Amino acid sequence: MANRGKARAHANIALIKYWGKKDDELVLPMNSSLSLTLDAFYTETEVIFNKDIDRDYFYLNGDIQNEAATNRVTRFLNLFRSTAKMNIPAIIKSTNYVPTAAGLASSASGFAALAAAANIASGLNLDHRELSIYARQGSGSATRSIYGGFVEWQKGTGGDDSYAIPIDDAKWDIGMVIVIVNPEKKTVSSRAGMKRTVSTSPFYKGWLESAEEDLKQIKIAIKRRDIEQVGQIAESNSFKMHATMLGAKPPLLYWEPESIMVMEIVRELRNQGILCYLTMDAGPNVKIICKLSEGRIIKRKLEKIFKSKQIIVTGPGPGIVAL
Ligand code: 2P0
Repeated sequence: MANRGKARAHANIALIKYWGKKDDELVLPMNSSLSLTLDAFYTETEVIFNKDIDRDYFYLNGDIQNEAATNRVTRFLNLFRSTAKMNIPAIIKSTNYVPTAAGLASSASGFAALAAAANIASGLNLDHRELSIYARQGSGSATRSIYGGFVEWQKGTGGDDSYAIPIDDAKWDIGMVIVIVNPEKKTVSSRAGMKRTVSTSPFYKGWLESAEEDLKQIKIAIKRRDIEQVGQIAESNSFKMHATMLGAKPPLLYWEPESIMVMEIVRELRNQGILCYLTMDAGPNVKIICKLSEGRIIKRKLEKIFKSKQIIVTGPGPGIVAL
């Protein structure tokens, strides 16, 4: 059995958002979601099982991590250890590759890379579908980072049929401009924010109903490579998620003044005939969906307000790779 494995996984941005769990333990989502995997942000992780150590040791970007972070990794690796019927501790070395000051360290690329590395190191040889089921139990959005391009995470009915499927390789003129409004860690984690929204927002039912329809429509638009439709559906879906969050008690408002400034620039650009649409997650940063070939024009416009290093133009990225 190989005792060592190393892999890379790229981050993804949801166009149809996942927001809410029906099972916290298994990480089963309330609704299906769809994302674009990005080229510019990724994580590389190495897992080395070693019977001479007393417990797991987790290093992130060269720094040994605290008990809470290590426990989350240990619980995740236990899934692999249990299937492989082995009880050996591991050294885990993980590096996040994000452009300077991006502040986009992502649990999606993190747990997808960890799953892919553990798969090799444990000798389990799980296929991509099974790996997406494992990655899901580390962090919901990691389910989708197993594949490149456009990826759907089908909510399923239980632990075994909630996984990702590749929808389109995105090898056409589409990309994103990421605007780093604030690189600081968010104040309310996605995990806590979702729970609060599901249990207290009166708009949650409406969100769920409309997310299913958005998913259906965006898949048609992706097949047609219709960037205008893809963008419109994604933007509307993101605003609906944020409206639902605002309905929570106490309300969840992730926007900052600069987030709204980006919204205005996107509107201006659209008035000038540039197809661009925004989406936001559980934080103030804004992601603009556009033609990759127009990314530089959009960046230049944003540079009137933001520093160049706050704006990252990226194309679609690949799925997991063994290193
Ligand atoms: C998404 N987000 O679909 C949504 C949209 C943020 C807003 O998935 O609790 O880190 O680990 O399953 O995956 C962020 O939440 O949450 C997220 P857990 P995760 O990308």
